[in-house]
Amino acid sequence: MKNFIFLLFTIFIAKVGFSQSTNPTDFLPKEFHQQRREILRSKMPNNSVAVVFSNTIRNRANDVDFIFHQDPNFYYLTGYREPSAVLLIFSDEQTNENGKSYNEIIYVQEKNATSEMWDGVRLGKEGTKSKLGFSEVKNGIDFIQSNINFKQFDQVFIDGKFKDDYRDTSDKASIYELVKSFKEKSEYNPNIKNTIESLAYRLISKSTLENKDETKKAIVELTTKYRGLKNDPFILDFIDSNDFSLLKDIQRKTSLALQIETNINLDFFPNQMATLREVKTDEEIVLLTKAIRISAMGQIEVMKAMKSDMSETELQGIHEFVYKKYGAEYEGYPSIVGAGNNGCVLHYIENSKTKVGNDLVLMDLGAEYRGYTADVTRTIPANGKFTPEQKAIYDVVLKAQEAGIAAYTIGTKISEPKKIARQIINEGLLKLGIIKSLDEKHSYLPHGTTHHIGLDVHDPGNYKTFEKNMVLTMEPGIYIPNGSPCDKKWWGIAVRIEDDILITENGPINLSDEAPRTTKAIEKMMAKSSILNAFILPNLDKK
Ligand SMILES: [Mn+2]
Repeated sequence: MKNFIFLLFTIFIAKVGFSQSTNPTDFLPKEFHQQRREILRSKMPNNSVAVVFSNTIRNRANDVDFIFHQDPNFYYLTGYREPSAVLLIFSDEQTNENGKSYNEIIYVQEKNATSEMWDGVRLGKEGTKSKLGFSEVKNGIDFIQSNINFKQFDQVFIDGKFKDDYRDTSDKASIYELVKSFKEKSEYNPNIKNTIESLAYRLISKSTLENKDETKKAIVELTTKYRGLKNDPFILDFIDSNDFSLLKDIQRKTSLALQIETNINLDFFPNQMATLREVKTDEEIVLLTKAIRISAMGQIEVMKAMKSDMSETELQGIHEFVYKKYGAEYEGYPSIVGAGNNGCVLHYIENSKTKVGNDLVLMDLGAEYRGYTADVTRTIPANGKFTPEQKAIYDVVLKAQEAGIAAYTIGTKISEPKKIARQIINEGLLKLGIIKSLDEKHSYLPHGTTHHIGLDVHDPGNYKTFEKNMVLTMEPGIYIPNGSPCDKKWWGIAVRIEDDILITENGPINLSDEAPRTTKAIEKMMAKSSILNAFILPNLDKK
């Protein structure tokens, strides 16, 4: 009997033990992150260091914060998923206080029983060593107290400018304190410029009142490469300056700004990360494919479940329920579910319409699985049947998308599919009488069609030519808001079709094609019955 009880007890412990250890096991392996750091180091010139900060916690309201999300570059290089950490990668071997040599060090959140009781377990130094494969690990406070001399390096690489939204907390090694300490140690000057800013400033210093318009044009062109330029105070002043003395004053300031001497470089790190991250490894493709297929399953379930009396929020909830059911942690970006004219708002995230009625519903959502996010859009008729007008617009977008996808081949310019799609959309709009000529300027397709996806929904890349193992979206659309200069029957129709395409030696592979794309296949799927039809909750408004 004693033995039997012992046996039962052992089974009980084993079961409890088992259920406690069933955390996801398919995160990227530590070898992935180690190898990524090796490649970055191999690109760094002698006597340089890259300094990479984790993301910060952002406040939602009062004492509630937004859910923490790691900075994608930091995650890519470390696998560390906590705030308040900093990574240093050295081009050359360094020697620690015990005479041991190392070429990278990570400073992490210190273990703290009280904090961990409230906010969850921290990896700490030992966990970071064993789970993430770092050999040189210290606590954040050690970075602050260290006397690392950043001036000794020929170059210090950081990830662009600091955003100044790091929260100052009571934690002595919060990311706010880490960044502050780095700024002091490195004599960081907030006015240092990246290459594009320097270029814009040089244009300004050479500008005259006569050729100001040309300079302005060139600067606007540069803002497409670096958005920060749009808010640069000197550039704003330059655009407003219309007399000689004002212009001279700005030119004096910009020349001064160009003269700052620093060993801090804002370009190298983001450029290298774009080059690394734009081509996916096999492990990354596995996770991305999973995120994409989960998102396609969400679209399928919503197609089956959608009814005219459903709200946009409810439809969003069905997508997101499917994501969670498959174990996806988050959505990769705020979900967009827009019925009718709401679909014309490109980043419509209110999802507040209480009944989708008989409109087309545009649904742009992506599951985030182990950090990797999909980006899939389907546009479907709420009542299950496309009207002739809806179908006419839909088929133009689909034709544009298919022709665009066919160009996702190794060596083709990444800008090419957009040109192909735009041409087909213009021809389609002309044929339907929505525009009057092929070269008519219109805003029925106001966005690009192609971006990388990965740890970011808009993943960094160089955007030159398609290469093997890149994963990019193809997402043409037509948006005809109410009041547009065309026949009223088109008003309020918005269609976007977005798929995620893997570039291979054998041509493009559409990773999201499980979600129906043709009007026929969508109508067929929508005619299927949904298990959610039986999910009826009590009416809370009834007394
Ligand atoms: Mn997209």
